[in-house]
Amino acid sequence: MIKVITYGTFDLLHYGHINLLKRAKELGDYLIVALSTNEFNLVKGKKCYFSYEQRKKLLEAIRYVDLVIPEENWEQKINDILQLKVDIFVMGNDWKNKFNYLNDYCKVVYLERTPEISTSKIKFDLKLDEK
Ligand code: C2G
Repeated sequence: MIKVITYGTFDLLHYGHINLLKRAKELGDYLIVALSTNEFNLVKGKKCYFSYEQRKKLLEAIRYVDLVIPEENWEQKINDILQLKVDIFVMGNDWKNKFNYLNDYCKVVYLERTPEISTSKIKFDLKLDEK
């Protein structure tokens, strides 16, 4: 069984996230999503609309996702990969080359980001509508 892992905040879940999760799952048989906790999002400088529990529920409802675990810090990836026996690490290519050090532990794949959509764009566009 080929196990794939990816990491992210996945706030205001949108089709760019779904495209990423779909393609990540297509690389293997089992997809793990390490979901940034509310506390880690503060470290990342992100203010989430949905809480960790709400974002976890949304991800668990997606057919491509087999397991959701918490992402609590930048340093846990190697341990996650070893403990969970992960074969492939996947991220959108806005992270290209940032995680190449993980090649010592598993295959590292960067997938094209879906253009035109992002959580911050959604927030920005909604604010515009208010005016
Ligand atoms: N993504 C995408 N296309 C978009 C928006 C996002 O492919 N239009 C991808 C990102 O590249 C990322 C995933 O969806 O792989 C989740 O995006 P975010 O929630 O923004 O994740 P990020 O905050 O970048 O967290 O340790 C890694 C970090 O936790 C990554």
